[in-house]
Amino acid sequence: MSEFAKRPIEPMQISLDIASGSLTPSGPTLTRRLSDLDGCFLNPKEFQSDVTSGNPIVYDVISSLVPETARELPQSITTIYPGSCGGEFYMTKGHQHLDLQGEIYYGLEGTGGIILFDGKISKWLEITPGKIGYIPPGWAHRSINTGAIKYKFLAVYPGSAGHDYGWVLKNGMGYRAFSENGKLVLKDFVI
Ligand code: M6P
Ligand code: ZN
Repeated sequence: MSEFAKRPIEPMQISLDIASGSLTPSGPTLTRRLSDLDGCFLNPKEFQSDVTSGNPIVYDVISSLVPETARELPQSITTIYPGSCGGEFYMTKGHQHLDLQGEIYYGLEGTGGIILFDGKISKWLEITPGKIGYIPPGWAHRSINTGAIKYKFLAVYPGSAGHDYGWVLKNGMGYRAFSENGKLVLKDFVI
């Protein structure tokens, strides 16, 4: 303790309810509708049409009370709704860490996965309940719901990692995840 001028957050127990995807106690919830993912999907016409006709929720992220500050390990539960836009499965925005640090995802419900891209190499990790996805430092990551029900996962990441969304806009994401007859088809991401 002596190393800290100010005591970091107290030890705490957090309840995770998988069915509702909630944390207790919890911090803020972020809800992203389709319009918040402008520029993510390949087909701008389909995107605009789906935004105009309902602008559905694509995913939400419930955070724990652990702050995004250095040395802490915040957690969050992400729920991606089932669906697609222009043939592409619903996805998160995707980001690189500003400070290149690793992250762990743990599958809770549904079927999905992570597209990882280090600027040259693309990878896909399928995540189902009980599977851990390890995101090494330097790999941008985007989550995809490839199933017909909600896909939920727990994320644990260094509090100082940050979110660099601009990196993905500039470098792309390696793969795009399409739904063909409900099955996942990965295609190269063309910038
Ligand atoms: C996970 C974590 C969060 C991230 C969220 C949504 O819960 O990686 O840090 O914010 O997924 O992903 P994005 O920020 O790319 O929309
Ligand atoms: Zn991350």
